[in-house]
Amino acid sequence: MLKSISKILTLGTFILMITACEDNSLPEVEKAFSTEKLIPLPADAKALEGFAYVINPGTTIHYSGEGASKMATQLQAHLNSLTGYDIGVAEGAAERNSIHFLIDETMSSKGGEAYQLLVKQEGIEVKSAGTAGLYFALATLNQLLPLDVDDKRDYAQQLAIPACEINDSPRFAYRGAMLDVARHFFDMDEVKAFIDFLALYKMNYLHLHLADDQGWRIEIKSWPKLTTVGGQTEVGGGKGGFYTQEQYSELVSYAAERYITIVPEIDMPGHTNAALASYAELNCDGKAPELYTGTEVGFSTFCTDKEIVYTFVEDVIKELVALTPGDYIHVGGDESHVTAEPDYIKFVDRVQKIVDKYEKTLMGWDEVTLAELSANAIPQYWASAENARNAANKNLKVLMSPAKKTYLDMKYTDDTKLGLKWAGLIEVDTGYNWDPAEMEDVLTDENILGIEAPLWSETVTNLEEVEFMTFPRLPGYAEIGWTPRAKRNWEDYKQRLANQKPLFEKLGINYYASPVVPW
Ligand code: TNX
Repeated sequence: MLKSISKILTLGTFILMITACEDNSLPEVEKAFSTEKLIPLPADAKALEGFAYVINPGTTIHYSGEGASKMATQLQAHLNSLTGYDIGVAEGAAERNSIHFLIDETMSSKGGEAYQLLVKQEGIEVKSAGTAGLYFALATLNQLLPLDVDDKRDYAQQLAIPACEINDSPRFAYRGAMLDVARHFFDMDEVKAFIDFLALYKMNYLHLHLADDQGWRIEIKSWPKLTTVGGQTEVGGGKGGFYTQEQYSELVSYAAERYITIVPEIDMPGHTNAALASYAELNCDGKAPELYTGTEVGFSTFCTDKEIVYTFVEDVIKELVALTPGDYIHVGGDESHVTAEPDYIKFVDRVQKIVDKYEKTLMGWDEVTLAELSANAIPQYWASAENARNAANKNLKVLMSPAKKTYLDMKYTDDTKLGLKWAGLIEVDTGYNWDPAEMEDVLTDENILGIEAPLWSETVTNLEEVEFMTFPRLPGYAEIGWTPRAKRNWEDYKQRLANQKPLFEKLGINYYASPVVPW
């Protein structure tokens, strides 16, 4: 309280100072433009001649075009809490001293995620053909603003945004992370916190691994025992949990407000012990196994010969589709070691037809390339060169999650406590220093949809542990997905990553203070 009173007093002095310039002139502050606080690095960013724009008590925020008011009011709230000013929002353009969010149809050839940010002494213009682009521009603007203003220092300098022009758009359409809520369950607030992390770095997909051997986490009304039985435990024997459909929809909306699409995954025909334990009829021997709380993989399978299995799968997909505004339904398909290969192929072919019937796009781990697949299906590459070749031969676009580079559950070093290491150790530089188009000869920018970093949760039990495995690797995956290959290099990135430390601390993120980053 005292702090904010003194902030207001100091600001009062600043207001006097500014209004003292009777001729309505704007502050003349020189400040060099730098990309040092930006992750992901924009495709194109350059300094302009002239003074910086200084957020001041006379600043107004304007918007033009459908949907632009949302970004204006978000920035308003942020700036007012940062400065203690009373900055207003209005529709339409302003002549000067304003920040203007504008939907500009002429930019539509660049796609709805592209934006331009133009900063001059007179004000800031933010343009995009779509509201997603305006949202990403706002993320950039937030990174250019201070995290806090210090009342002992020159306000004008602190609140100055250097004159610059940023023309930015993502390299890949899909930039995401996965959270495994099946091995350990994460509650609503934990998932929302994870969504907030993605939003900081312009990521646009969250893949939720909703069912595995250890737990079924999404209410399916036509098969209620999936959650009343299958949702009741987790790795290590804890109490597990699940999302009601209402809660799940709340997550979908929470993500959508941040321009993030949730991709729901039901892993099958393997990784299905929780479902098999809930409904005996899904098993070939008609007997329900015990619930499972260990960490083995590859021991369970649906009975691919039984019609009831396909009725079940269709019921589940139908309910999931009703909860899913996004295009993708992920059907897993990995490590089905106890499903005979012809049975596996037959199963995936039928599941593909069901996904097609509900007009969604099938996503699956790279093993699904053994099956027929529709032309729009997306295999998610995690390890197999052969499956990458299958995908290329079928002309499919691939989502890149190479385990040895992107798995957030891999340990950083032998000494870090959490995590596994079957795919190798992933220090922060290892996670950054590679490129999706250089993993497999057959996969190039043309057949890569994007990148996703999966966090499997065998060893991860709560948000603090999620944070430790996710930070500081996540911003690197966001940059790989967004920034042109030619602009990226570790030496420059590691400094920008180190500059995120005050943000991590402000947000209270339990990050791994890697020795390879110059914090
Ligand atoms: C492999 S990668 C899995 C998961 C495990 C993970 C642990 C993939 C498609 N399947 O079932 O959780 O390794 O790192």
